[in-house]
Amino acid sequence: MDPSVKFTIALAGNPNTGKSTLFNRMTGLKQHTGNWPGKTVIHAEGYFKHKDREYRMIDLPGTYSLFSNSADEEVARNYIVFEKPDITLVVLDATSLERNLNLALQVLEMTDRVIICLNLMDEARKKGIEINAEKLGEKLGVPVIKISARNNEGITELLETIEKMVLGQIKVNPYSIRYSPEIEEKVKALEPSIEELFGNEYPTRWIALRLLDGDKELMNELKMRLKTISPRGRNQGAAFSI
Ligand SMILES: Nc1nc2c(ncn2[C@@H]2O[C@H](COP(=O)(O)OP(=O)(O)O)[C@@H](O)[C@H]2O)c(=O)[nH]1
Ligand SMILES: [Mg+2]
Repeated sequence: MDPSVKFTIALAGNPNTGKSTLFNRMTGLKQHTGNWPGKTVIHAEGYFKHKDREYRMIDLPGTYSLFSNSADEEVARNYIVFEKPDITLVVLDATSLERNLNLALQVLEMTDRVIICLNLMDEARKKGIEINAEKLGEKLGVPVIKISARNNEGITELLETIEKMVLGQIKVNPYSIRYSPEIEEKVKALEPSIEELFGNEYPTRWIALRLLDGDKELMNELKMRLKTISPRGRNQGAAFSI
């Protein structure tokens, strides 16, 4: 990888929300595609420059959720959790926000470095849909930006927000879903053991929730990571075995 590239941005979202359109607009011809290692899932990666900073952009597979339902979902969620991009841009279809927000909430459980793009704003306007992006941003605790990737609308604001976020100039406070008291109790009980194993390497609460889900794929992934992670975050005899 080019050493001048300092920041990585991943694009996540449901299929057909305009991720690839945004990706192409931002990276132009500076991109290449292939497969994710060991998977038949398409991997697209590109580069762009903004104010002398070089960014790498990854177009993740479009998914409706980020569990372990398919290879696409695994690729997307493993990238966000384990590769830890500097920013995850969640691209939502502004014309069906209610359905799309589901994925945004899942991403907010995985990372706090999130910018939400409400794409297809031109379509939303045609349908008479009004969205208060500022208020939504306050509720979700991360920036929300209205764009139309196809019409090059909102891209300047998006670039400015990306820059501010990588420079640490944006305070985030991601919305965290609270589950039933029974689940929350179990999460609390699991968290210390997860921290003992992984330190602050990965999102502890999210891992606890997935373990309670019985997510076997994730458990396998964690076992593999445990072998390679530095022993700093680990103690012998953790009261938790996977
Ligand atoms: N009207 C409108 N259409 C868009 C916009 N962005 C993308 N599209 C269209 O939405 C469809 C899906 O876009 P694509 O980038 O392939 O979505 P992806 O599946 O998320 O990668 C394509 O027909 C695009 O031309 C937009 O801002 N406005
Ligand atoms: Mg696409």
